[in-house]
Amino acid sequence: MTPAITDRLRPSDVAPLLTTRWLGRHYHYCEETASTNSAASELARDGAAEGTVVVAEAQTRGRGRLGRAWVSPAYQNLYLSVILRPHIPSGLISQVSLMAGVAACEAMREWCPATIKWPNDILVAGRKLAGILAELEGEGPARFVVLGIGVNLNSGAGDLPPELRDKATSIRIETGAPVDRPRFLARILSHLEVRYDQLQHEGFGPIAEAWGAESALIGQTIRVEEPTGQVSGVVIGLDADGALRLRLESGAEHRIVAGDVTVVGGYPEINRS
Ligand code: BT5
Repeated sequence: MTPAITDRLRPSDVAPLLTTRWLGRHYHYCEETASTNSAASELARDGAAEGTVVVAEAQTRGRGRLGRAWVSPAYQNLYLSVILRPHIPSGLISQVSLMAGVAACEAMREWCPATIKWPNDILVAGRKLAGILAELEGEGPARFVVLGIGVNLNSGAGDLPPELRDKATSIRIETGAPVDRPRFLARILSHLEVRYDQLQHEGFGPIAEAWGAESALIGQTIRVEEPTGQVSGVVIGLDADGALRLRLESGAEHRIVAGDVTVVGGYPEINRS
């Protein structure tokens, strides 16, 4: 049984810890909402500023990609959405979710040895610690991205549904110590601000490089279930649109734009020391 966690993510808990210039300076807090991405999307349609953040203690309909659900128990974890208005062509918008994966992984590594799984899961020892859902809406000057991040911080193994127990983990499960959630939120916002500013000002190059280092995937042989069948090859990097570049056995290069990745011989773990 997980001992009760009593911290909260109210504005008064978080504001003293924020080190960002613009990200999270408009902060919306809810005890419970259907999905912080839906709440942020409504705010963005009403003109909310870039950098506006929505945080909930619990979600009743937290969502992942492709209609999947995100399990969101109350007061244990982080359910965060950020409104962004990037100067990036719509065809390259997956750069924003890859940037978020890099920033989120950097924040998590302050607590435990996390890696990125393409396109945007954060894993520890092969189990999922966090997921990212970037949703693009609107057109022209009204266009915006809602970047949703769910991170398991203090859930215990018994707090997750049985079907996730072998696939999911939390920082608390990994380290045995409770996470100070307001402090974690301040750190992830700080990493996100730095990486997003970098993406806007320097382009995708430095993000792709950091992604390569944090994913521990470059040079690994992977197998991918693509909609059209299975391919396997060695990972050589990321393309500008976020596609994963593989070198096939034939020597040809192949781009993966969607699919489920398995590392042949097991997912690499980074050094735990
Ligand atoms: C994701 O989707 O990983 C993106 C999750 C984004 C969640 C955040 S929370 C704040 C914001 N508001 C929202 O409504 N969403 C965002 P996907 O790659 O489709 O992964 C979903 C799959 O992950 C599920 O089908 C489960 O297998 C697994 N899963 C669900 N809840 C989980 C959890 N709490 N921890 C680990 N794995 C989970």
